Amino acid sequence: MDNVVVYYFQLKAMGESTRLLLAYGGQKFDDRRVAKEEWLDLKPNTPFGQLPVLEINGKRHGQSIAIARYLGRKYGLAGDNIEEAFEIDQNVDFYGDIRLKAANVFHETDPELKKKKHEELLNNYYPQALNRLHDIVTKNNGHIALGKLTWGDFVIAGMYDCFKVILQMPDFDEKYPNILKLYRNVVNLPRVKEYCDAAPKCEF
Ligand SMILES: N[C@@H](CCC(=O)N[C@@H](CS)C(=O)NCC(=O)O)C(=O)O
Repeated sequence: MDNVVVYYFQLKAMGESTRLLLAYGGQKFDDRRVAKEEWLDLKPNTPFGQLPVLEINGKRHGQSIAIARYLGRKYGLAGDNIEEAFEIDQNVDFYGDIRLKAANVFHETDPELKKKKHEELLNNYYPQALNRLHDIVTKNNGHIALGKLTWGDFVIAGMYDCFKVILQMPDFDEKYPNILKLYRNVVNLPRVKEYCDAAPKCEF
């Protein structure tokens, strides 16, 4: 069996999809939770100066979505043809657009500007975008694409708690119940649940 190491911080956020997919695939891995003090030394030894990094038999790979797509292909979660693969990519990219806008506001350091930018998204972007995302998941039976489990679901489930935090939307679960359902479906898959129950706890 491959020797696999996942490097990420003590967070779920962008690294969790890698962990959940490996758990789904039954792949044992060393779950390295990188502390701030270690990060400066590790950073220059990663492909893009960022985490998550998936190391397979000594070779390091970066970019969470590329990793999820790769593991999805490996574990039969990437569609049956290029059209199906395209639908997963398209819907995950749409989700990524929302995540990126929310993250940009969340990381704004000027409190006044942060408030202004958040209100702008609340008024003019989130309702349409999140309703569209919810409609996609509803139409796909609680999945992000193809009406069945794909690697895209792991991206959304892995980011779920973090997504709510960066959106600054504590009532997200009630507003978008089918996205919550998607999250629950993934984390309750038997091997994934086993991993989650044993993993170090973190808020998001
Ligand atoms: N596009 C990259 C973004 C990864 C990313 O933003 N990683 C952050 C943590 S979530 C990071 O490594 N931050 C530390 C740094 O940039 O020094 C991916 O999807 O993997």
